[in-house]
Amino acid sequence: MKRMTQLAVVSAVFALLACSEHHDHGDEAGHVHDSPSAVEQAATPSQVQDGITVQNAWVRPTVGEQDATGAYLTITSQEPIALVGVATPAAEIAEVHEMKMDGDIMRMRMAERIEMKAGEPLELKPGGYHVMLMALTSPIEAGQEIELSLQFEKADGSKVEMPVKAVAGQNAAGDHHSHGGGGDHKH
Ligand SMILES: [Cu+2]
Repeated sequence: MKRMTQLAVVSAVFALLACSEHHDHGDEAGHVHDSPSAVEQAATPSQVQDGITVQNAWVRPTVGEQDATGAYLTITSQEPIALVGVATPAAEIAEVHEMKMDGDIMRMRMAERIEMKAGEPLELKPGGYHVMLMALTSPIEAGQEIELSLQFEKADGSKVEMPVKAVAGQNAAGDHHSHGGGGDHKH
């Protein structure tokens, strides 16, 4: 019975995604993304620019007073390119980080430049490379959409900026979290 509910939620989310693809943005002012189904939304559809494709862009919602979180996405470029930075209005500091086990300790450090081979997906995911958002301008609630601007450098040295939307939610299927309908927000 729980599974049925989840299936219903998933199809609702797909309908939502298909819809937002058409309208893009600048849609009706006053429209609030408060539908409970958005909470389960896994990620955004593919976003393409300059031969660069970004898939599954999502951001982890914050909990309590937390003022930092991670954003995750998969980038594929048709030509060799380097990811050299990220910016967002959602946080004062946005960095690309690398997470690595150092013995028993998980350490993060800034990745100033990640070289990408043509056609080879670069996965930014929990436990690996990720976008770190620090000093968030406001808490990030599930279902919320965050704007990221990815900064790349091409082989000829030219710079490319790619705006990407990331949706706050859990990427993993079968998470235990569910909203009891009503869709009331905290504020
Ligand atoms: Cu980090």
